[in-house]
Amino acid sequence: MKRLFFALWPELHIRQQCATLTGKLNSSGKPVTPANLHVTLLFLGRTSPEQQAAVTREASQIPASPTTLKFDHLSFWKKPAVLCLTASQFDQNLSKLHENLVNIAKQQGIAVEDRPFTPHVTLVKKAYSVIDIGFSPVIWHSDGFCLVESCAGANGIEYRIIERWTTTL
Ligand code: 2AM
Repeated sequence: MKRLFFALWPELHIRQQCATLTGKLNSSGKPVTPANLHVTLLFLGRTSPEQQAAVTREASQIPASPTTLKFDHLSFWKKPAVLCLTASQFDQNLSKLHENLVNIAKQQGIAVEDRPFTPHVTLVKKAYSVIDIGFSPVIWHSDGFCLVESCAGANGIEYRIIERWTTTL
Protein backbone atom coordinates (compact mmCIF):
# COMPACT_ATOMS: atom_id res chain seq x y z
CA MET A 1 0.00 0.00 0.00
CA LYS A 2 1.23 3.47 -0.88
CA ARG A 3 0.00 6.82 0.36
CA LEU A 4 -0.91 8.60 -2.86
CA PHE A 5 -2.41 11.86 -4.03
CA PHE A 6 -2.96 13.75 -7.26
CA ALA A 7 -1.34 17.17 -7.38
CA LEU A 8 -0.24 20.14 -9.41
CA TRP A 9 3.52 20.29 -9.13
CA PRO A 10 5.04 23.77 -9.51
CA GLU A 11 8.08 24.73 -11.52
CA LEU A 12 11.10 26.16 -9.78
CA HIS A 13 10.17 29.84 -10.18
CA ILE A 14 6.78 29.28 -8.52
CA ARG A 15 8.47 27.43 -5.64
CA GLN A 16 10.83 30.35 -5.26
CA GLN A 17 8.01 32.89 -5.19
CA CYS A 18 6.17 30.84 -2.57
CA ALA A 19 9.31 30.37 -0.47
CA THR A 20 10.08 34.11 -0.63
CA LEU A 21 6.56 34.86 0.56
CA THR A 22 6.88 32.32 3.39
CA GLY A 23 10.10 34.03 4.47
CA LYS A 24 8.29 37.39 4.67
CA LEU A 25 5.53 35.95 6.84
CA ASN A 26 7.88 35.50 9.75
CA SER A 27 5.16 33.30 11.22
CA SER A 28 5.08 30.71 13.93
CA GLY A 29 5.13 27.09 12.82
CA LYS A 30 7.09 24.97 10.39
CA PRO A 31 7.63 26.27 6.86
CA VAL A 32 7.08 23.63 4.17
CA THR A 33 10.37 22.91 2.48
CA PRO A 34 10.35 24.50 -1.02
CA ALA A 35 10.78 21.13 -2.76
CA ASN A 36 7.54 19.93 -1.14
CA LEU A 37 5.28 22.83 -2.18
CA HIS A 38 2.30 21.74 -4.29
CA VAL A 39 -1.45 21.90 -4.79
CA THR A 40 -3.24 18.72 -3.75
CA LEU A 41 -5.91 17.94 -6.33
CA LEU A 42 -7.18 14.84 -4.61
CA PHE A 43 -5.87 12.92 -1.63
CA LEU A 44 -6.26 9.17 -2.16
CA GLY A 45 -4.57 7.92 1.00
CA ARG A 46 -3.49 4.29 1.29
CA THR A 47 -3.83 2.81 -2.17
CA SER A 48 -3.34 -0.80 -3.23
CA PRO A 49 -1.19 -1.70 -6.28
CA GLU A 50 -4.39 -2.67 -8.13
CA GLN A 51 -6.07 0.62 -7.31
CA GLN A 52 -2.91 2.50 -8.29
CA ALA A 53 -2.79 0.75 -11.65
CA ALA A 54 -6.46 1.50 -12.29
CA VAL A 55 -6.34 5.18 -11.33
CA THR A 56 -3.16 5.61 -13.38
CA ARG A 57 -4.80 4.04 -16.42
CA GLU A 58 -7.93 6.17 -16.04
CA ALA A 59 -6.02 9.38 -15.34
CA SER A 60 -4.10 8.86 -18.58
CA GLN A 61 -7.42 9.28 -20.40
CA ILE A 62 -8.07 12.72 -18.92
CA PRO A 63 -7.01 15.58 -21.18
CA ALA A 64 -4.25 17.40 -19.26
CA SER A 65 -5.57 20.87 -20.12
CA PRO A 66 -3.54 23.93 -19.18
CA THR A 67 -4.88 25.89 -16.24
CA THR A 68 -4.05 29.21 -14.61
CA LEU A 69 -4.31 29.93 -10.91
CA LYS A 70 -3.98 33.31 -9.30
CA PHE A 71 -2.84 32.79 -5.73
CA ASP A 72 -3.72 36.09 -4.12
CA HIS A 73 -4.88 35.28 -0.60
CA LEU A 74 -3.24 34.07 2.56
CA SER A 75 -5.52 31.87 4.61
CA PHE A 76 -5.09 30.55 8.12
CA TRP A 77 -7.00 27.32 8.69
CA LYS A 78 -7.37 26.81 12.40
CA LYS A 79 -8.19 23.10 12.59
CA PRO A 80 -5.28 21.74 10.51
CA ALA A 81 -3.23 24.71 11.83
CA VAL A 82 -1.84 25.66 8.45
CA LEU A 83 -1.13 28.85 6.57
CA CYS A 84 -1.98 28.53 2.91
CA LEU A 85 -1.88 30.46 -0.28
CA THR A 86 -5.34 30.31 -1.79
CA ALA A 87 -6.58 31.27 -5.23
CA SER A 88 -9.55 33.60 -5.62
CA GLN A 89 -9.60 32.74 -9.31
CA PHE A 90 -9.10 29.49 -11.12
CA ASP A 91 -10.57 28.25 -14.34
CA GLN A 92 -13.04 25.62 -15.46
CA ASN A 93 -10.26 23.30 -16.63
CA LEU A 94 -9.11 22.86 -13.05
CA SER A 95 -12.62 22.26 -11.70
CA LYS A 96 -13.18 19.70 -14.44
CA LEU A 97 -9.87 17.98 -13.72
CA HIS A 98 -10.76 17.73 -10.03
CA GLU A 99 -14.20 16.34 -10.87
CA ASN A 100 -12.69 13.74 -13.21
CA LEU A 101 -10.21 12.62 -10.55
CA VAL A 102 -12.96 12.31 -7.93
CA ASN A 103 -14.93 10.08 -10.30
CA ILE A 104 -11.89 7.92 -11.02
CA ALA A 105 -11.17 7.46 -7.32
CA LYS A 106 -14.78 6.61 -6.51
CA GLN A 107 -14.87 4.03 -9.31
CA GLN A 108 -12.01 2.26 -7.54
CA GLY A 109 -13.76 2.32 -4.18
CA ILE A 110 -11.42 4.95 -2.80
CA ALA A 111 -13.13 7.15 -0.22
CA VAL A 112 -12.57 10.81 -1.04
CA GLU A 113 -13.61 13.98 0.71
CA ASP A 114 -16.86 15.52 -0.46
CA ARG A 115 -15.78 19.03 0.49
CA PRO A 116 -15.68 21.66 -2.25
CA PHE A 117 -12.30 21.87 -3.93
CA THR A 118 -10.24 24.77 -2.62
CA PRO A 119 -6.93 24.96 -4.48
CA HIS A 120 -4.21 25.91 -2.03
CA VAL A 121 -0.51 25.68 -1.39
CA THR A 122 0.31 24.94 2.23
CA LEU A 123 3.17 27.26 3.18
CA VAL A 124 3.43 26.73 6.94
CA LYS A 125 2.32 23.84 9.13
CA LYS A 126 1.68 23.92 12.88
CA ALA A 127 0.87 27.60 12.55
CA TYR A 128 -1.26 29.35 15.15
CA SER A 129 -1.69 32.87 13.95
CA VAL A 130 -3.28 34.82 11.15
CA ILE A 131 -0.81 36.76 9.08
CA ASP A 132 -1.98 39.77 7.15
CA ILE A 133 0.61 41.15 4.76
CA GLY A 134 0.36 42.65 1.31
CA PHE A 135 2.02 40.66 -1.43
CA SER A 136 2.07 40.29 -5.18
CA PRO A 137 -0.12 37.43 -6.34
CA VAL A 138 1.58 34.26 -7.48
CA ILE A 139 0.33 33.52 -10.99
CA TRP A 140 0.79 29.87 -11.81
CA HIS A 141 0.28 28.52 -15.30
CA SER A 142 0.08 24.77 -14.94
CA ASP A 143 0.30 22.46 -17.91
CA GLY A 144 -0.34 19.12 -16.27
CA PHE A 145 -0.84 17.11 -13.13
CA CYS A 146 0.88 14.31 -11.23
CA LEU A 147 0.30 11.22 -9.17
CA VAL A 148 2.53 11.55 -6.13
CA GLU A 149 3.60 9.27 -3.29
CA SER A 150 4.03 10.64 0.19
CA CYS A 151 6.90 8.87 1.98
CA ALA A 152 8.48 9.20 5.39
CA GLY A 153 12.08 10.17 4.60
CA ALA A 154 15.06 10.51 6.94
CA ASN A 155 14.52 14.29 7.00
CA GLY A 156 10.73 14.30 7.19
CA ILE A 157 8.08 13.88 4.53
CA GLU A 158 9.29 13.33 0.98
CA TYR A 159 7.13 13.40 -2.10
CA ARG A 160 7.92 11.21 -5.10
CA ILE A 161 6.27 11.85 -8.43
CA ILE A 162 5.09 8.51 -9.77
CA GLU A 163 3.40 9.71 -12.97
CA ARG A 164 3.20 13.05 -14.71
CA TRP A 165 0.69 14.01 -17.38
CA THR A 166 1.32 17.20 -19.34
CA THR A 167 -0.25 19.00 -22.28
CA THR A 168 3.06 18.85 -24.12
CA LEU A 169 3.34 15.07 -24.20
P1 2AM B 1 -2.51 19.93 1.92
O1 2AM B 1 -2.57 19.68 0.44
O2 2AM B 1 -3.71 20.63 2.44
O3 2AM B 1 -1.25 20.59 2.33
C1 2AM B 1 -0.05 14.80 0.89
O4 2AM B 1 -0.13 14.33 2.18
C2 2AM B 1 -0.97 15.98 0.68
O5 2AM B 1 -2.31 15.59 0.82
C3 2AM B 1 -0.72 17.12 1.63
O6 2AM B 1 -0.40 18.22 0.88
C4 2AM B 1 -1.98 17.29 2.44
O7 2AM B 1 -2.53 18.51 2.68
C5 2AM B 1 -2.97 16.40 1.77
N1 2AM B 1 -3.55 15.50 2.78
C6 2AM B 1 -2.90 14.81 3.71
N2 2AM B 1 -3.74 14.07 4.45
C7 2AM B 1 -4.96 14.32 3.97
C8 2AM B 1 -6.24 13.85 4.32
N3 2AM B 1 -6.45 12.98 5.30
N4 2AM B 1 -7.27 14.31 3.61
C9 2AM B 1 -7.08 15.21 2.63
N5 2AM B 1 -5.89 15.69 2.25
C10 2AM B 1 -4.83 15.25 2.92
